[in-house]
Amino acid sequence: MVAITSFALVAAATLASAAPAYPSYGQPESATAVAQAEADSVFGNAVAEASAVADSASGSWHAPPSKTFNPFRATHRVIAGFNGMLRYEPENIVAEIGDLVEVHYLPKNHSFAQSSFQKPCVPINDDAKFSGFMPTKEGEAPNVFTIEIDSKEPQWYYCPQTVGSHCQMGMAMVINQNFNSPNTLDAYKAAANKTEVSISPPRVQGGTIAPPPNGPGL
Ligand SMILES: *[C@@H]1O[C@H](CO)[C@@H](O)[C@H](O)[C@H]1NC(C)=O
Ligand SMILES: *[C@@H]1O[C@H](CO)[C@@H](O)[C@H](O)[C@H]1NC(C)=O
Ligand SMILES: [Cu+2]
Repeated sequence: MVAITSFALVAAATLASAAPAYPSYGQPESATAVAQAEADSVFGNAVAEASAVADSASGSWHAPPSKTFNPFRATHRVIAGFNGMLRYEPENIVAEIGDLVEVHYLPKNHSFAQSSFQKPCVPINDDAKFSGFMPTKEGEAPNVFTIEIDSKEPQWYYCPQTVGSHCQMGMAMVINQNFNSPNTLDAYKAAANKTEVSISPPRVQGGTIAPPPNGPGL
């Protein structure tokens, strides 16, 4: 246990010195990614506790906000309305539990809502994640919508904007698609194109709305 704790402390300290100051999140690159892979596979939850110890020792880290906090997590940036098109970019993301997906909004008036695979363009249920609409005439909307990945199951998202039929036109994306399944993003989009009208989830929920912590995503 002593060995585990000290390794995790070293990993946390290495990250602290290599990465930009909080609230920047860990980047999915090189040393950090290696540290994450090792820490995840070998130490699991011990990492969060050890980093809390590192906090008090160095004074430069904040205490983890929750038990599942992963200081090595990656942030996946998504651009809604990429290049003026009715699409998300990237639109097929592989994310680990604890990773963040941060949605940035370009013109016109896009959103981000969760459906099932079987029923595109409508909320998966009353708890469907939903950013609300983020209109911007020019440049990026002031806020991003950030969700935390809590499962390796596929999650399907669509833009419920009815003006211009965004979902029917293919504005959809997937997180953690099962690549051995016929449930592909192309299949989702084909089914979406056959739907009549999109429906928004009942309320904004399932993520946080705030200015982008690391600046604009373009
Ligand atoms: C954005 O779209 C939503 C849903 O269609 C609509 O309610 C809202 O008024 C729109 N906002 C702007 C500024 O166009
Ligand atoms: C289906 O997609 C095509 C373009 O790919 C589009 O022209 C058509 O309007 C879409 N159908 C609906 C119902 O929006
Ligand atoms: Cu849209």
